[in-house]
Amino acid sequence: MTILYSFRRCPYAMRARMALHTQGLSVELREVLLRDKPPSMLALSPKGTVPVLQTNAGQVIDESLDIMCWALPADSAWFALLPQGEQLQLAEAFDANFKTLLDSYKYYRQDSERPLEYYRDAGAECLQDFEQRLSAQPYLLGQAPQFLDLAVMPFVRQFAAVDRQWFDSQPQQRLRQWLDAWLVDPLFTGAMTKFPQWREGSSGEAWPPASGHANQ
Ligand SMILES: N[C@@H](CCC(=O)N[C@@H](CS)C(=O)NCC(=O)O)C(=O)O
Repeated sequence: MTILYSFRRCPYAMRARMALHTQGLSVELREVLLRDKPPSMLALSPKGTVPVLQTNAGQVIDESLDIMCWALPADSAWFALLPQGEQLQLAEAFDANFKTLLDSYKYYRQDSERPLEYYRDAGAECLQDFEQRLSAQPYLLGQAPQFLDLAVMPFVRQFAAVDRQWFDSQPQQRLRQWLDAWLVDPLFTGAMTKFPQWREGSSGEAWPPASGHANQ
C-alpha cells in the first residue's frame, strides 16, 4: 500500500492529502510529530520534511507539489483551465513569495527585524492577485477548482487564522468567501482527520477511514 508520512497541521501535508482525497486514493497514513521524526521516514527522505509519500512500487516523493502531481493526472479536470506546468509555476512562485512572510507573521518574535504589521501587510499584498482573480470567478483560475486552489488554500487558511478578525475586516472579501467555502468543503474536512502519532514498527492508519472518523 502507498504510505504517506504526514503531519495534520502542516499546510504542505494538507495540500498533499487534499490531492490524494480528490482521487479517492487510499494510503497508509503515518502521523508524524516534527520533534520526533520516525527513522524510517528519514531513511526514505533524509531532508526530514513532511509530507513524504512512498508508492506501492517503492518510489519516494518528498515534495508536496510533486505528491499532488503524482495524485492528479496531468490530463485530469484539475488542470483543465491551465496546463500542469503553468499551475506548478504559479504554485512554486506562491510558495517562494508567501511562505516566509506567513511564518514571520504567524510566528512573530519580539526580536524580528520589522514590526508584525509589516509581515502581515506584505502577506496580504501577495494575496491581492488572488483577490483580483476571484472578483470575476469563483475559483482562482475560473469556474472550477483547480490544482492551484488546492495548493494554496492551506497557506491562505493559516494566514487568515493568525488574526481572523483583522482578515475579515480587510477589503479582500472575495478571498474570504473563497476560503470560507473551502473550510467546509468535504475535500478539506476529509483531509483533516485526526490520528494519533504513528509509532515505528506499527501499522499506520488506513486513510481515508472506511467509516466516519472524528474530523477537525
Ligand atoms: N518544500 C517542502 C516543504 C515541506 C515542509 O517544510 N514541511 C514542514 C512542516 S509544515 C517540515 O516538515 N519541516 C521540518 C521540521 O520542522 O523539522 C514541501 O513542499 O513538501
